[in-house]
Amino acid sequence: MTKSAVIITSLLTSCYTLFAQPSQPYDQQTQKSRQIALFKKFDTNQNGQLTEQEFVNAIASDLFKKFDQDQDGKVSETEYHKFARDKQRAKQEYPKIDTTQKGYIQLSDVMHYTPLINELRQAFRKVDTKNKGSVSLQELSELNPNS
Ligand SMILES: [Ca+2]
Ligand SMILES: [Ca+2]
Repeated sequence: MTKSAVIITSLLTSCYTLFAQPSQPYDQQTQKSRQIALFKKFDTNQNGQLTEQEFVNAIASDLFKKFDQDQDGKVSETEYHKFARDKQRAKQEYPKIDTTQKGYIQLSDVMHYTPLINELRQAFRKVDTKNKGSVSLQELSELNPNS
């Protein structure tokens, strides 16, 4: 599994954890409000449907913010390597993201990094079980993280 796959898997696990039926220490009320808050954050045009594009954008920018530790809107090479779990792979991957060799990554670089975007699209298709290109909060709430 690639490094980005590891990160996405862990992000998705937290999405699943949030959206799936409560099996954690949260009480139902907390669980429900966390689900709604996350969904609203992802559903940028607030139409009650989370599209593939909204999902991809939300996860990619979330990921970007995690890397950007000093929050200057750029992920420096240092920040990138600090956050990356697999240092060896990160070294090979970095030049593929920072294609213009700026020495830092912008969110737009992430959005153009096809392997990552494709992984996110695939991840979305797993939650979009009806293949509509979008999912509602109701549908996400009914997901079983173990299926
Ligand atoms: Ca939407
Ligand atoms: Ca930074």
